[in-house]
Amino acid sequence: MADKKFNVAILGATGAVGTRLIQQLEQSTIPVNEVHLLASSRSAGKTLHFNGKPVTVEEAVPDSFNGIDIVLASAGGDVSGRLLPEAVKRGAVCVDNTSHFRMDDNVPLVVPEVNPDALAGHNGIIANPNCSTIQMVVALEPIRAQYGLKQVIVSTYQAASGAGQSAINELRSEAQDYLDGKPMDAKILPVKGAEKHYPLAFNLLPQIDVFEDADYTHEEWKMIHETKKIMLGDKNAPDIKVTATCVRVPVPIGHGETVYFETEQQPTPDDLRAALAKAPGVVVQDDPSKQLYPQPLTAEGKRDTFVGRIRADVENPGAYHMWVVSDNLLKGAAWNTVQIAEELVARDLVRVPDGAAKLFN
Ligand code: NAP
Ligand code: 3JN
Repeated sequence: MADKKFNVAILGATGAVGTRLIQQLEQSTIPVNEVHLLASSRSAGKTLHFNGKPVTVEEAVPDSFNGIDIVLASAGGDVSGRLLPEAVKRGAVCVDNTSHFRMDDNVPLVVPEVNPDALAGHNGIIANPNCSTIQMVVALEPIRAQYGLKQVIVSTYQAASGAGQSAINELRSEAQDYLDGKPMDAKILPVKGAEKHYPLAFNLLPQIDVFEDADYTHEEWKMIHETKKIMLGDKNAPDIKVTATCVRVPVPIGHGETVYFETEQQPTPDDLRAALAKAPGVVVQDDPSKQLYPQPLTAEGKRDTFVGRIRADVENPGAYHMWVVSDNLLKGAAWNTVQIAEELVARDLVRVPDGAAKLFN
C-alpha cells in the first residue's frame, strides 16, 4: 500500500472550482498515477494541464470511472447525483463538493480540521460542506472544544465566485458598465433562472440561492444544518443553536463572515486568540493597534482560514464577535476536497466497502 499510486478523476475540471482542484491536486501529497479531467460534452476535447503535461478533457459518462481510485467532483448536484453512484459501483471513492449527498446519513460530511474521524465508516462517497460552513466551523471548533458553544449567529459577506465563473464574469462586466456610465445588465445573480436579477456591482444582495422555510434562503439553511452535522453529528442537533443571514457582496474571491457566538465558559478574548492561534488551518490576524485584520484580498490564493476582530460583547458576558475570512474556492471548496482525499490516503481508506454501492441506487 505504501507505494500505491492513485488514478484520480476530476469531475467538473473546467469550472471555477475544478481548475483549482487541478492545482490543489498538483500540490498535494497524494501519489497520482493518472489524472482524468471530466466535464460536459461542451468542453470535451479541450486541453488542460496537470503538472505541466497536457490532458484532454473528456465528457463525463459512467464508464469514465472504470479503473479510477479517487473522484473529486464539482460539476453540480444533479451531475453528482447521476454519476457518483456509477463511480462507486466501479470501485472509486468519491469526494463530492456539491450539496447532493451532504445530508445523507450514509455520507460523512467532513472538514479535516474538525471531524476527520467521520471518514472511518465511509461508504464510497464523502461530502465536502458548503464554503460558508467550512470556514466558520474551522474557526469555531477550537473554541467549542475548549470552552463549549451554546449559540452561533452568523452574517456572511460572500464573494461572486461562490456562484461560479459566470457570476465572476457578470460582476466584472457590470462594474465596467457602471464606470462607463452605462446601464448594468444582470442576468445571473442572485440566482440563475430566478424571476428577477439584480446587479451585484456597487451593490449588496441579501439573497443567496432560493427562499425556503421561514423566509430563510437555501444557503442559510445549509449553514444551519451542515454546522450541526459536522460539529454534533446530527443536522437537527439542538445543543448548539445556529442562525444565519447570507449576503452576496461585490468581491470576486474570498468570503467574509461576522460570527457572534456564546460559549459555556467565559474565556477572555486573549484566551480565544490563544486557542485559535494553535488550531490547525487557522491564522489569527488580530491587532487593532496595527489595523491588522483579515481581508478577502489578502486571503485569496491561501488554504488557511483567517480570524480577527475577536472581542467580547461588553453587555453580554460569555458572548463574543469574530471576523472570519477564507478563499471560498480553496478552503471553501477545492482545498477542503483534496485535503479530504489526502486524509483518505493517509488513513488507508481509499476503498469502497462491499455492498456500499446499493446505498446510492
Ligand atoms: P462552474 O464554474 O459553472 O463550473 C461547472 C463545471 O461543471 C464545469 O466544469 C462544467 O463543464 C461542469 N459540468 C456542467 N454540467 C456538466 C455535466 N452535465 N456533466 C459533466 N460536467 C458538467 O461552477 P463552479 O463554481 O466550479 O461550481 C461547480 C459546483 O461545485 C457547483 O454547482 C456546486 O455544486 C459546487 N460548489 C461548491 C461550493 C462549496 O461551497 N463547497 C462552492 C462552489 C461550488 P463544462 O465546461 O463542460 O460546462
Ligand atoms: O454561493 C456561494 O457562495 C456558495 C455556493 C455554493 C453552491 C453553489 C451552487 C450549488 C453549492 C454548494 O456547494 O452548496 C451548490 C450545491 O451543490 O448545492
